[in-house]
Amino acid sequence: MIRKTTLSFVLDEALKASPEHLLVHPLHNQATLAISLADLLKFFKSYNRVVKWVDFSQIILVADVVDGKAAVPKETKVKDAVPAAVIGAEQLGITATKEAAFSEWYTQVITRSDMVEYYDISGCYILRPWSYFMWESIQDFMNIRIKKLGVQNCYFPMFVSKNKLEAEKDHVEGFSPEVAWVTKYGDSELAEPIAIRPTSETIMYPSFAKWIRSHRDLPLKLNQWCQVVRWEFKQPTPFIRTREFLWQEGHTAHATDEDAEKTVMQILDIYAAVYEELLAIPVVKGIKSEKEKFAGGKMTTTVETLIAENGRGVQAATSHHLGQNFSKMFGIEFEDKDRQRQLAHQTSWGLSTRSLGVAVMIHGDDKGMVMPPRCAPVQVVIVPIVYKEACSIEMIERCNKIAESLTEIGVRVKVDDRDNYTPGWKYNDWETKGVCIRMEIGPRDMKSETARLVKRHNGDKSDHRWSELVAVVPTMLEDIHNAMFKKAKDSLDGSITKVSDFSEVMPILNEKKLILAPWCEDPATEEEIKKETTRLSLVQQEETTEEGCAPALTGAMKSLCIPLDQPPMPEGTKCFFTGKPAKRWCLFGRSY
Ligand code: 86X
Repeated sequence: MIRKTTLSFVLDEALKASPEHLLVHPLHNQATLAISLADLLKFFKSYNRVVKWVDFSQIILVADVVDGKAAVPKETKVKDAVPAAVIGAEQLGITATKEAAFSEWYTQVITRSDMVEYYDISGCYILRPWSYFMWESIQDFMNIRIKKLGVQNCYFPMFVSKNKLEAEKDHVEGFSPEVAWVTKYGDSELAEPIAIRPTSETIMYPSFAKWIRSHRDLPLKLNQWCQVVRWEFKQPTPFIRTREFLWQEGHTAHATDEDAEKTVMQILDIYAAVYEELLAIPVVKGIKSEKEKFAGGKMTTTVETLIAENGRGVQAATSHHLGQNFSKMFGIEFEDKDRQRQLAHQTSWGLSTRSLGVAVMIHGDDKGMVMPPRCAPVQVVIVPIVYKEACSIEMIERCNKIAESLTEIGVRVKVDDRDNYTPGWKYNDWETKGVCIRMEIGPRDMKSETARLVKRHNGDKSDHRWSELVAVVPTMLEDIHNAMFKKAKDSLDGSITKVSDFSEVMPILNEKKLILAPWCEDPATEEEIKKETTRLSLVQQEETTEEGCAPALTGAMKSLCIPLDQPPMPEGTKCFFTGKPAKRWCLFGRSY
């Protein structure tokens, strides 16, 4: 569909009455700029943006409408963190399509499936039981595997003193604008502000230095499940980029570089398994470029995936080889077998609730969420099709009996026996929430002793005898997992396009695909690639806007990773950007 999209800015009438200068944050949060309203309007005009004036004090939120009548607005709160889609959205289906209005679709899916509730602090969201269960599944899955590697769970405080946080200037540098501080208790100022952890290196490593004395204390492998706060000013997206998020952070110390490296790769494999085996999401394992790696370490490994609808790569988790950089800074030393003092070799690794957002984006469809079976809070919902009170008791008893037999073999089942909703309404409800299998039992099924099973991910229906259900359901859930994985894998594989020359890049990016290119790995080229693709995106945007088409997808292309699994590279292959000899194939793309 070709259409012209004009972005409008909605401004509050009240601004017109405000003092001479408005305080704005010009695309970043390091500085506040005072400009006049007239200049702001000029700015919008220069970008061809339409400004709409609205009297915010007269806005009546849909949520305030009671019984079809608008409640009188007392003091109208501007729910700035709440997109329009959320207001008054109780029990609605999904109206936006994934293809045509991706971000609106995402907002609708996460709220209407009861995964997320919006909150009045920008960048913070409530994780409701429907999404938190998925997080618990990830915890269970990971805990089993990391404990097998000898990792122990623990908990360090969320507060860090200014001294400690800033002791390692190099580490904090560049990140400092994101650090959130506590400066007060009650009405009193704290003598020293206390930071809320953005990550825990500076909190944990002083203890590592204390606890590690001899090679017998190694390896030390600790992990904590916790929340961290990073006060980012980029557009927040629930799960994907939030100011507070849940994660696990693993930190290990080893006697040798090889042992540390082995751990880095074992963890990377666990991360790939979380995505592929639990969430049914294919990933590409790889190594970050010099520019994209964690600056504090010597190597960053990553699992990357693609959101096909907007062509953006996402970093799904990372595992770092820190070398001896941090042990040097924090004095993490041990006496080796020959009684020589040595610096420990360290790793750190993290996977966050971003993973839940990736699952929604990958699997969700125009009806709502599609839960991957292995982490679905409810895998099977049984809906009795009740017409008359009279025959319903027996039917509900049958549903409960089937539920019991499935629960017994470890299936997560729910009987929806709510008597205030029609079966059709319930179907919609569970489809929005993404329950893997709907089991319908109606009057005809009561006679034939069968049940109808409907798969959420593809709508397939089949009838089965009650006696077969305990055999059929578990295999069906496994089939669903495999089918969901395959669909996502085909999409990822199909989107990775090999390129040998930079001139091929833009058309492929605009098809929402990823680029796999032979690269010289010169760090200087990465900035140039970013700049050049930004520039070309902007040029295209202007052109397409003038021609009256939808604007092309904007944004720079970054290196995502150098895949571990490298296609062969013939002798003499040239870098797609510089024409110099290429080192390895690198995956590039627009990204989150
Ligand atoms: C980088 C590195 C590392 C343990 C992980 O990626 C996995 C788990 N940590 C995190 N990073 C920071 O070091 C950082 C530091 C500060 Cl002070 C900050 F405000 C934000 C940060 N973001 C990321």
